[in-house]
Amino acid sequence: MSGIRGHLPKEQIEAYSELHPKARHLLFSYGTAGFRTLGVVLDSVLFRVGILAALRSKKLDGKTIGVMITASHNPEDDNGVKLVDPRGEMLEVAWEQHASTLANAPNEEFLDALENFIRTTRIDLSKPARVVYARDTRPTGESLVKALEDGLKAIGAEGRDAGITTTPILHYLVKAINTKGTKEEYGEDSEDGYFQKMSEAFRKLVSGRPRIQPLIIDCANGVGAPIAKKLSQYLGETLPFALYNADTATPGALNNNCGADYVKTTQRPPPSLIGVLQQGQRACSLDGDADRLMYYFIDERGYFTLLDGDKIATLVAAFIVDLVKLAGLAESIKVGVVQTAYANGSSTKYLSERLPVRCVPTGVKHLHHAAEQFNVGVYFEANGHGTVLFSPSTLEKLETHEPSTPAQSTALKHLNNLTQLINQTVGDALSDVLLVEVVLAHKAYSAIEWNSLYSDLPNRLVKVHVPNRNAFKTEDAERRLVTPYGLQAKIDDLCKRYDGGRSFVRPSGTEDVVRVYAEAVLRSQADELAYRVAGMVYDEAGGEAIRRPKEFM
Ligand code: 16G
Ligand code: MG
Repeated sequence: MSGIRGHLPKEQIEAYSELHPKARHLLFSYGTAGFRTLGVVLDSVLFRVGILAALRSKKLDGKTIGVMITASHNPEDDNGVKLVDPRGEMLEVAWEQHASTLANAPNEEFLDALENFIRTTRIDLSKPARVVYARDTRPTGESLVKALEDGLKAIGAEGRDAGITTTPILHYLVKAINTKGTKEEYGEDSEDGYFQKMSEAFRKLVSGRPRIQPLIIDCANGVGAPIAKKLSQYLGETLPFALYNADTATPGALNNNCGADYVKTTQRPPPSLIGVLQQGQRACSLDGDADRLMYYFIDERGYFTLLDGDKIATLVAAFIVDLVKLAGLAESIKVGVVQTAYANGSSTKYLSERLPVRCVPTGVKHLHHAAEQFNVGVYFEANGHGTVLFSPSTLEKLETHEPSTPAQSTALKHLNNLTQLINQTVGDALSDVLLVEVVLAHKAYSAIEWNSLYSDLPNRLVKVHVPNRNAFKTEDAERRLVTPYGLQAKIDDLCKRYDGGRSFVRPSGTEDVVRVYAEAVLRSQADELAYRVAGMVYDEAGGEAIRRPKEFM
């Protein structure tokens, strides 16, 4: 085995590999959400991901790598898997291709592909390998965990089963394990450590404030349910939860007519909450792995009103900017916001008038990376995935700054508690719930007041099935099409005809479709613009627009 340092247990890998044959006709791709498809076809992928995660660990000198088995907001039959790097962040982009290559090698070529990969990536096999893994509540999860464990055994890696838990808790665990005993120690490396850390910070942040009314949480019938239940025990009366859609046992219930994605895409409450939601009462939905959050309420006219990722970003960013000023740190700590093209135009306008805002392509890795460039980076996708990052130097400043007045001291304390409350590894619906509730408590805002910070422009999202979505290439953070040539100019012309009209087209990273977004001052105009642009995409690429009403055909 020339060029490889250390020993690869080839026979052992081969023997295990036979238990997890790769079907020839299947093609897998590690995309924005990792590998994601029907759960029943993922067995060979999980086995190989086990080996890949172990190799990633060896490459990083034995640091612990995370593996999360979930398909988030997708239907229950889907499943998926993604890797988590040592600081709790998404897998390094360069390895996404390696993951796809290994997943796609037929069984008889797998060892060769593996050796080739080890050689070109210069992995020292004599290093230790450590992997921590978890899954959501999907029925295919259990057998997929076994396949992953076989991968770990085949290459001789040390595995730690974190059980059934949320994606953000798995990210937390990875960071906690890898920072243990260091200056940046993130917290105790257990679910209990996670709950302790967050609930303590929450208690401190709301102490002395009026009692908080119960919060309705739609758990999407997913893993958020048992985890929210546990968190609730730590919070006690400081924040009572009323949990709905917490049924993880009934087949087919997961994400079905509930959850953050349902609420955002249909712009309706889950049917199960109709009659439960009282006017003005705040409620929220988690997605299937509890990394997305949507708030909402019924307004005084009886209309359903969404408080999405943009509204959360606005609320939180404004709060942090105020605290930084109050702490006397405005000169040295700069707060910025990161959004995607999906951010409502009104939110971007509101935020840009107050602080720096950056737009990046869709996908958490892009937002996370851009947020790291600020001292305090608030990032949220409109779909409700987001968090706040405090740079290492900012954390140090917050810890060591000497306040000169009692008011400064209080603001500083709040900021330090926020760094404990917020899951800085990845978007975390439950940590975000606590964050939102803290801000509402401090501002004495109801959902109605929060919503009134700015008015969303009506918007519409449409998907179009096309023969080849790769024909659609974008630039300027996905806000403009480069190809098909000439289409962008037509979209620009059309947008000019609508008051406040804005539309963009991008290929999906998770589905075989092209997505069209449009917004305008009037609801009817936003809808019309979306369907017209979808029509152009259709004409250009020979596709088929979904939910395309006849009048625009
Ligand atoms: C994935 C991304 C999410 C993004 C969505 C877009 C992560 C962890 N998740 O779920 O951030 O909004 O894909 O999907 O990166 P699309 O490309 O199909 O529109
Ligand atoms: Mg999710």
